[in-house]
Formats: sequence, C-alpha cells, structure tokens
Amino acid sequence: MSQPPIYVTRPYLPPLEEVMPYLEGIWERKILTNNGPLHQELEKNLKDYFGVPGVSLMNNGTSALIGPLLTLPKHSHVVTSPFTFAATTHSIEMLDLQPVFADIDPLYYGLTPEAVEAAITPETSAILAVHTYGTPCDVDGLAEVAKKHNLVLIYDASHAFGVKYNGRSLLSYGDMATLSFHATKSFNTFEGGAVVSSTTEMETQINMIKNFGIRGENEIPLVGFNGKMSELNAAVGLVQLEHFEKVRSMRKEVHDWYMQELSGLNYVNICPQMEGVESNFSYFPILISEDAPKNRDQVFDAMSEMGVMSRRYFSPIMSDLEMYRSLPSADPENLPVARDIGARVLCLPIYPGLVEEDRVRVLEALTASMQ
Ligand code: T4K
Repeated sequence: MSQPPIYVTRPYLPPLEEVMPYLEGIWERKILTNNGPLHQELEKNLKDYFGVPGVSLMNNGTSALIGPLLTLPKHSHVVTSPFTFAATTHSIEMLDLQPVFADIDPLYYGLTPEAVEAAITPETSAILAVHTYGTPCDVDGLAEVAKKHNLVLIYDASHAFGVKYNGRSLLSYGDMATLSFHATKSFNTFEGGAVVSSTTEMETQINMIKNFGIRGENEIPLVGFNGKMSELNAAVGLVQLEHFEKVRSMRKEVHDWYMQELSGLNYVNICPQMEGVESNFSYFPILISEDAPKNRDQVFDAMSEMGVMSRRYFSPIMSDLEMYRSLPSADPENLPVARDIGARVLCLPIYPGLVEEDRVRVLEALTASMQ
C-alpha cells in the first residue's frame, strides 16, 4: 500500500479544549470583530512578547504589507527583493507603486545594502526587504542606507515570528515589519498577520488604515481598507502564543536531525544559520549543487512522485514573472544571485510532529532523487 504524502508543512493546532472558553466568550459577548476584547488582548500580549512599541493585528500577511505601503507617496518607487513570495511584490504593484528589484546576499538571501543603494533614484520612497526564511537581512547596513537617503525601511518579516537577533526581536528593526499568521507559518491564527511599528504614531496610522482610514466617530482622514482581524482568529492566536516556545523547540528538534543526517550528503548544500540568531526553524532550505547529476526541478519532481512534497520557495523569482519582466531592474544581469538561488533552492518538509520515520522518508527520497 502506498504511504500517505509528507507535506512541506502542517499547521500546529493547540488542544481544542483550550480554545473553547475563548469561543464561548465570543458567543456570549456577540462582539465578533472591530477591535474586540480578544483582539486587544492579543495585540497587548504580542507587544510584550516582542518588546516593541506597536502591534496592529491584520486579517492576513498581505494586508499587513498593504498597510505600510499605503503610507508611501503615490507612484513612488520601492526597492525590493525578487526572491520572495508573490504577495511582497504584488502588494507594491497593486497600490500603483513601482517595484524596483535589487539583488540578494548569496548566503542568507536578504537584499544587500550595496544593491539597494545602487537602485535608489529620486523617485524612491522606501525599501521593502524580506527576512527570507526568518533569517535577518543586513539590518545595520540597510538602516544606514535608509537613513542616508531618507527612505522608509519596511521588512516583510512574514517568516520571522519569534526570531531574535542580537538579543532582541528581529521585528524591532526597521520602521515597520510585517508578519503573516497563515496556516503554514510557525505561529498561525488560521489566517492573520500583523504590522509591527517602531513608534506609537506609526501604530496609530496603521490602525486607522486597517479600519477604512477612520479616526474616532466620523472623521476619515486617510485612505484605508478592511484589514482587521476577527475575534475568532485572535482567540486562536492567544492560545497559540502560549504554545509558541514549545512549537519552536519541536521544530528545532527536526531541524537538528536534518543538520546531522544531511551534512556530507553529496550535491546538497545546507543553508547556513546566521550567528547571533535565535531561529524559529520555519523552513529547511537546501541548495542543489550546480554539478549534481539532477537539477532542482528534477529532484523536486522525483521526490513528489515518492510522496515527499517539498516546495520551491521561491521559484520563479518575481522579476521573471510576465508582469514584472519588462522593468529595467528585472534584467537578469542585475540579479545574478537571486536567479541562481531561485533555480537551486528546495525547502524540505519541517513542522512540529514530523516523526523520525517520515524524516527518514524525506532523506531517502532526496538521496534517491539525485541518482
Ligand atoms: N510575504 C512572504 C515572504 C510570504 O511568504 C507570504 C506568504 C506573504 C508575504 C503573505 O502572507 P499571507 O497573506 O499568506 O498571510 C504558502 C502560503 O499560502 C503563504 O501564506 C506563504 N507565504 C507561502 C510561502 O506559502 P503555498 O502555495 O505553498 O501553500 P499551500 O496551501 O500549498 O500549503 C503548503 C502545504 O501546507 C500544503 O501542501 C499542506 C499544508 N497545509 C496548508 C494549509 C493552507 C495544511 O496542512 N493545512 C492548511 O490549512 O503558499
């Protein structure tokens, strides 16, 4: 009998009985959304947990990106990474801002300050960098460039819940950082997200933007939209937060197992962990060597046939998509590192509860796929 597939991830769910009292409270109060008590409690708890001035809960990670981008001057340019999920680039594009791609670091996959600086023009208003797989960008270098050119520095930190860098939350770097609490993330509220702000003024602005731009009873000073998180999602978040450190260590256990079993495997390069980082172990990316007998796509296909569902996060790179290809910054010669990593990366299954028997299946499928 064929074995069940192993997915790239499975969501962690806390015991249902811990969620039920919150649901009963919602049913009693009949406050379902619009800054309800659970929403307020989760914002406060996250603010304390991250140690940051502002947290605005959102209904997903894409809304979290749209919020800060709506604060930028219309039609201005945003320097960003091509090596990311579609939501990052599409959020820029759909607000009639212009994405300008810059290249990434070959070891940790964040935008390099040098490439960002070279991409800046008088039209540039912001940098939208991505902490890919939860690994920090060069936060000091990017802060320096942003300051020098008077740009807003936004991090797409969708992968970086709970990550610490040099002893503080990675979310505390930049002007704003955005989170996704999607089912596939290390902290999930089914759907959800947040904007972390470095000042309470920015937090107030994002709170207005996610509520149609409304202030108080009947003032509407800003253009905004409905980006609010519901009480149901906030209830799940409150319980998930209690479990997060346990989830982190369950993920670490899988990560450490892979590190040991994969090291020395021919044609597989394990992406390095950065010094000074307390990771959330959300993803386990590897690079298939250029001289491997099979290329990344062949390995991916063969593993899928064996029931091991790895993922090519992030391929194709954004600059190769039809709607962005004609941008001057999408020129392949401008983005050699992103192109190379995008062509060779493969994310292996990692999630709390990935049992050893299944990890062995992943390893065997990977090894067999490269023959
Ligand atoms: N910025 C970045 C850098 C991002 O990576 C993302 C999202 C965003 C912004 C936007 O945030 P959101 O607006 O999504 O909150 C997934 C996710 O849909 C997406 O949230 C995520 N990044 C991206 C990296 O991955 P897919 O197409 O791989 O998802 P899917 O549905 O194929 O799920 C992967 C596997 O997870 C499935 O094979 C099985 C398992 N799964 C999935 C879901 C949804 C479950 O077991 N249960 C589930 O409910 O995109």
